[in-house]
Amino acid sequence: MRTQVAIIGAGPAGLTLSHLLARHGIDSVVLEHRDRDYVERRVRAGVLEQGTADLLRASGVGARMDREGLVHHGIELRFSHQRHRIPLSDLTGGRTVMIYGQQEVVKDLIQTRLAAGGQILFGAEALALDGLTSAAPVVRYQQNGERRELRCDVVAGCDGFHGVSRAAIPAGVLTVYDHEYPFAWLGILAAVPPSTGELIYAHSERGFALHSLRSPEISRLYLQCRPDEELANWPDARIWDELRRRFATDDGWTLADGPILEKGITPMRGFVAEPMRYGRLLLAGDAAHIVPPTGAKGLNLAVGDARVLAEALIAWYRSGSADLLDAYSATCLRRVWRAQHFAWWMTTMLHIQERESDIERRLRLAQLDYVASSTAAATTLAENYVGLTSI
Ligand code: FAS
Ligand code: PHB
Repeated sequence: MRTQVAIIGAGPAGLTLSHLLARHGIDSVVLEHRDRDYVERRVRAGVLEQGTADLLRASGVGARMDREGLVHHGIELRFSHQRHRIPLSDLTGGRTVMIYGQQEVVKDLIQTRLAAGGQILFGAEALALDGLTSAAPVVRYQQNGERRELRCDVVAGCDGFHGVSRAAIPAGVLTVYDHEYPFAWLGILAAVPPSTGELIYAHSERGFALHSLRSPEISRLYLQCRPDEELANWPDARIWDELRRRFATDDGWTLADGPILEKGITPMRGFVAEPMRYGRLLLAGDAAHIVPPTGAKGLNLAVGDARVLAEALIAWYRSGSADLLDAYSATCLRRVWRAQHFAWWMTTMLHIQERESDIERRLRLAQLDYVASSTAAATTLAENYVGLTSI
């Protein structure tokens, strides 16, 4: 089989790239290891930056998002049992975030690509990438027990943190930055109407908790836990009890509970591999970088990389100019490191660390109090959260 762009991975990065290329007549084939049902049911992120929602809308795949998504104009910071709203839109000239599950974005992109005759090979696991420094790279993959080859001009490695693309780059080429945080998130999806109209980021002496949403009937919540935590230690009743303790306020706010549909533990990691290119291989999304989810950036960075890569490939195919392709890695990394820093800032400001000193605890509360009481400090949070337009 042959195509112009071989895309490994049908996550937000790979699907967005395939969709944007197709709108400019550039052919691609997406190789996806898992089956369609698995990919469309995988519960992950939930917050779309203004730029991500705008891109999906402008490229003709935002109709259901606009029907079913929830536009939010603020978030709440909660600490010392007090509630503090951060008015995101007031502080950023009207920009908003869209609450719309990542799996819904993936469903919309898959449906749009297949309806347009796009090729997404499910159950197709990429095994090896060859000829990356030549003009005719090859992706070797297996599907239905058969070994096959996909010849192409360019390979887009959109296969996530554990994929084969980054591993195909020879040793010594990449500089890797890796930080594992000393905690994780226990996340639940619950069949209960959200107890809040906007996201609540709560810091308590027991640890961090986040109340997010998916719909008027479905809540998404997380609580900080140990990195080696076992789900078996967290029956539903204990999860709800711990969330109540961490969200407790002096004004008697209450958390409604209900059946937990799904629970999982996500490690907290900051990771960047530079450069995001090796010859005819371009890395995008989690294949190149991981950010702690406190900043709600992972999905948005993946879509952002795909947008930059699509623009570069469109220019290359249209005019032969490789300028944007040559600038791809640097262009993405400037935004990646801004998001990495914001996610680190939100994570360290809101989580507690074992064996931290009293002064570290007080410094954290002073930081939270400053963000909640200073327009300048709150604007820093707001403009990063809705997504910067400058980079
Ligand atoms: P993805 O990992 O989404 O997609 C990569 C795809 O490549 C997968 O479908 C995989 O099956 C496929 N693949 C891998 N190897 C392959 C191979 N050899 N051949 C073919 N296909 C292959 N971000 C947030 O902002 N907020 C959150 O709350 C949040 N929660 C998360 C929870 C979990 C458990 C995880 C793992 C991530 C979470 N993230 C969150 C981050 C997440 O949203 C990612 O940033 C986002 O999925 C990145 O998209 P992609 O780069 O497309 O990678
Ligand atoms: C989510 O809704 O899954 C979500 C929201 C905000 C975050 C992380 C996850 O920072």
